[in-house]
Amino acid sequence: MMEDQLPQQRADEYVSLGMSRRELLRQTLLVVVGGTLLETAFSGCSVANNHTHPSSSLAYPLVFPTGFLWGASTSAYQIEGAAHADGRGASIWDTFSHTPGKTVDGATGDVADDHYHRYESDFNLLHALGVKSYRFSIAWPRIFPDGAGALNQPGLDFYRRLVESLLQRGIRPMATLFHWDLPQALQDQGGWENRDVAKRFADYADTLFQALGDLVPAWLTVNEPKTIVTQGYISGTHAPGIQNPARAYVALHHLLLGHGLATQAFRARFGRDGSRLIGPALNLSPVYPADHAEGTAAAVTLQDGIENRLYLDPIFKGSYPTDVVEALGDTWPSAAVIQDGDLAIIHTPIDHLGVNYYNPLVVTAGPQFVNGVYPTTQASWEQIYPNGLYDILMRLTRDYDRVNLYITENGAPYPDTFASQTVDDPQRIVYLHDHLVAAYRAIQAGAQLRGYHLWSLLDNFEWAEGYSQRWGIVYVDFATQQRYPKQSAHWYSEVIRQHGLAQPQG
Ligand code: IFM
Repeated sequence: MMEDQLPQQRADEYVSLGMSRRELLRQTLLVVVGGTLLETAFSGCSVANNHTHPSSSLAYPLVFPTGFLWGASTSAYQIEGAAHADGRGASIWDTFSHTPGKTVDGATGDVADDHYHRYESDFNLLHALGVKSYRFSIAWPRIFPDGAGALNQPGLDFYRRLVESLLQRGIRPMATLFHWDLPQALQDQGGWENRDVAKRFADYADTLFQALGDLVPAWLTVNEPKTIVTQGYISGTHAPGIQNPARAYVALHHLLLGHGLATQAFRARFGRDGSRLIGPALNLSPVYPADHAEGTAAAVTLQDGIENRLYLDPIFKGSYPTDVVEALGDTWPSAAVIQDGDLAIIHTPIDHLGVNYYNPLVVTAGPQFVNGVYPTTQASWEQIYPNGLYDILMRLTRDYDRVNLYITENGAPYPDTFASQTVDDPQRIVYLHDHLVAAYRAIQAGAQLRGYHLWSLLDNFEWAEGYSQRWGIVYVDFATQQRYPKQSAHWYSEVIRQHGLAQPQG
């Protein structure tokens, strides 16, 4: 549970569906999407918003510590395009996006930002903005088109050129090994439900450690396993489009096992001298009580387990949270899946933790979610609460090993309008500013936060939302592939130049 004030809420706005605790848990698990609840149960809540501006008592300018890395984040399938170039195999997202009805307007990543052919000019832009760290992901199907077996050398060469191009510009590469684009050939063998895929992931990872380890200092294993569990396997709104909680938790275990095996391979190759670093990127959400009602505190604790401890505890403590396992009952994998020794592998020490922060959750007894407490962005699941970032960072600092923390994603989509060769996006600037204030406050309070990567550098393929949501600080005209830095890009560039935040105007 996070320390914070209770959101203001009238008692008559709560919803009780009158189900058993177990049924409710299953229901809530079914509607969780990307760590956030759909609005079905709570639409219409008009809750008073207690969002306070956290910067009011701070003395500007807020100068970040020396060495703090200013970054930007992307992922392969969302920007690369070139779906068939140089021997790339198909991924589950090629299959899913080409399946009618799965994405807005039938959008696919076939072309996306055509970054595969434009990375040099994109990195010129990155360099011009002054960005110091670039988080990207490597497409497994470019390296092993069939997931395993024959290596595709042109795919590997592409990423070597890409990394060299970053280094030539003085930008630190941070490579994510898996950002959801599983080779379709492995899905055909059961995907993450197949234990063997965790081993294939470690083989793929080690191929990259060998090929790029001399150039890439910072690595992330798996991105947002929670989103894969909730959207890939429970709601089915993401690839591979499965709707089965029991299968979801088998996939979760194998994702974490893959993370652990890859981390072991990394250690075997590089040791732990601090020159090369590895860890996962987890999307974490603080969970707050909606009220003081009986049962709310327990609901918060359980939801916190589902959102956060289910991913953090096995990695940091070598165990799954017993309250969540108990609540999931038969939905939780058997001992045939979670084998002796697995948790020790998953518990292999990491060097850093990537934190993707987008939203808090507010719950009441039931458990049930309460929406409408905070304003949202164009993504209806994204409740804006910058203090939640502070709370997450402090909670990690308090409850888990003191590894270096990097914000590996944080950002917002707004209906950006292109005019006069640029895009005025004041809401995004406020969003970024307020989250950076929260990050600053956490550093002041002792969090080992070493860098911030906004999501995202470019407008891109937003998964099931296709191109209907623009998350970039750089506007992309998808018809011409022209890039136009938005006002937020200029603002961020100035933040980087000043190594912190100037007093907001107005
Ligand atoms: O675009 C995604 C990204 O791929 C993973 N984290 C959340 C982002 C916004 O939805």
